[in-house]
Amino acid sequence: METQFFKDFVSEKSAEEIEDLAVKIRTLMTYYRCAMYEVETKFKVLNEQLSLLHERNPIESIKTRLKSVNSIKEKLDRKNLPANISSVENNMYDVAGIRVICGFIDDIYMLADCLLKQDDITLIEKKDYIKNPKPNGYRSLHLIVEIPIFLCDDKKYVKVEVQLRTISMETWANLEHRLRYKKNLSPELLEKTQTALLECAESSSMIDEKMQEVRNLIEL
Ligand code: 0O2
Repeated sequence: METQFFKDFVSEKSAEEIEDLAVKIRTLMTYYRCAMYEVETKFKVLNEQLSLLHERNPIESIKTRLKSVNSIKEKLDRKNLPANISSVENNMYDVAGIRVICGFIDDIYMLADCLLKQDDITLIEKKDYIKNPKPNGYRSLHLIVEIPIFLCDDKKYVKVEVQLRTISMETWANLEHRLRYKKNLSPELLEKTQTALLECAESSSMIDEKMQEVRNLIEL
């Protein structure tokens, strides 16, 4: 895997240099994994505390994923960025990803606020695709945060992408993602599916709003 990442350079490198690169990649991926665990734990702690306060869990589920080395390389190439360690650290914000699925829209914003208030978290970027959905209908709240990880004799700041969404946003995104990779659709069929997916996104947004209204009625 590591060899493939550096296949453009490897032919010009000695075995020692290749081994050195492999160690650096493994180390970098370990830092991202640790940062992902840190952020996941923060959400689990918030879920515990908020469930004590509100007698219900704001988080339905949490998913984590680490981008594969090949996907990192593919994204750097796509963006015409150099494929080396510092380029990953400086240019890629989504190597470590965590997705938090909530029952209600309000919980998404409450959890994001609680996370961002923590004094070891720095907000690097925020994209609110709930208030401003993508043209295809995609909705989610995206945060890029930076968090320190504490090593034996060092402290490293690592970026993590956080996606917060409701159950219906998650369902839509998963199905849309699967359908997007269906090949050989004629232009007419493509347009039809895009229109249908946008309609589904609008219906799912209405469900989220209605469910929020019901909860507001009950919890007032
Ligand atoms: P994966 O494996 O899910 O991480 P870029 O990340 O630079 O390509 P941008 O604009 O910086 O693009 O990122 P953006 O729009 O904030 O969204 C990045 C991630 O959000 C995607 O990651 C998806 O997970 C999700 N996403 C964004 N738009 C859509 C969409 O239209 N449909 C679905 N299903 N998911 C979306 P990756 O890297 O694509 O994949």
